[in-house]
Formats: sequence, C-alpha cells, structure tokens
Amino acid sequence: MCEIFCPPSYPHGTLSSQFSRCFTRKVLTIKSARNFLLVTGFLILLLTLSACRRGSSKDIPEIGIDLTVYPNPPSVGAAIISLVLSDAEGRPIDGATVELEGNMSHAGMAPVFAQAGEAEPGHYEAPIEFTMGGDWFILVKATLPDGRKLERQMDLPAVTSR
Ligand SMILES: [Cu+2]
Repeated sequence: MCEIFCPPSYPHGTLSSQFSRCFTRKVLTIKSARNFLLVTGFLILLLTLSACRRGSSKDIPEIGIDLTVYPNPPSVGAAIISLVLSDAEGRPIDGATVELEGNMSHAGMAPVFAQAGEAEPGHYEAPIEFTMGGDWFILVKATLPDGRKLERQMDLPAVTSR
C-alpha cells in the first residue's frame, strides 16, 4: 500500500524511518481527504438547510387560513375573497395586514392585486377582479400583529367564464 506514495528508492535513512515518513504522509493524505469530504459534506448540508429554510420561511404552517370566494362558484368579473386567519389554537387573529395576489399558471397572464380590509376580528375581505376563466391561485401575503410575515399560495380552481 505504502509504495503508492513512497517508492522504495526513498533517499537517505533506514528502512524504518522511510516507512515512518511514508506512513505519516499516507495518514496525513487520508486525513486531509477525509477532512475535505467532511467539510464539503457539511457545506452542502448547510446550503440545503438554508435553501429549505428560505423556501419554508415564507409560510407559517400553524396559522390557519380559510378562504371563501363570493360568488361561489366564482366566475369572471368582480368577486369578494373572504379570509379567516386563526392561530395554532384556532383563535381568530385580528389586526393583521393582508394583501392578495391572484394569478394563473400560464405565460402572459397579468396578476391582479387586492388589499384586504378587516370586516370583523380575524375576518378579512378583499374585492378582486377575475379577468379570465380557468384555474386561479391566490397568493395570500399577511403581516401578523406580532410582526411575523407569511405567504401562502391557495388554489382557486374553475373560475367560470360567463
Ligand atoms: Cu389567465
């Protein structure tokens, strides 16, 4: 094994010192290779974790969002989107700021935006204009009274054309 790193014609020294020098070098090589792998693996893990955190930090899963649309079923034209925000214990969250972005998944679609008002504690309503029939999704962007922000995309399929 050792001769890979140290040819037998190692200059000067006895066989045992040749061996120990070679052995040290080999161990160092293995150690640094292992350290390199460990460090690289650790960096990849960190990058993956931070990417995941970035992705999921937009939503706060324990916050409940119940979305209803009027008219129901929704159709092209003016509509009202009604949202109830609730905390992990199911209590309504009042005092939040809620913005909506409506969009469809095809190219060339102009999104529609709406600012929701609080109709009653924890209950938010926004007028929105469905500009096309088809499958929509609503991006709910809320700032909670404690300053936390959340974004959650909610499907709103089958908006009918009139
Ligand atoms: Cu569209």
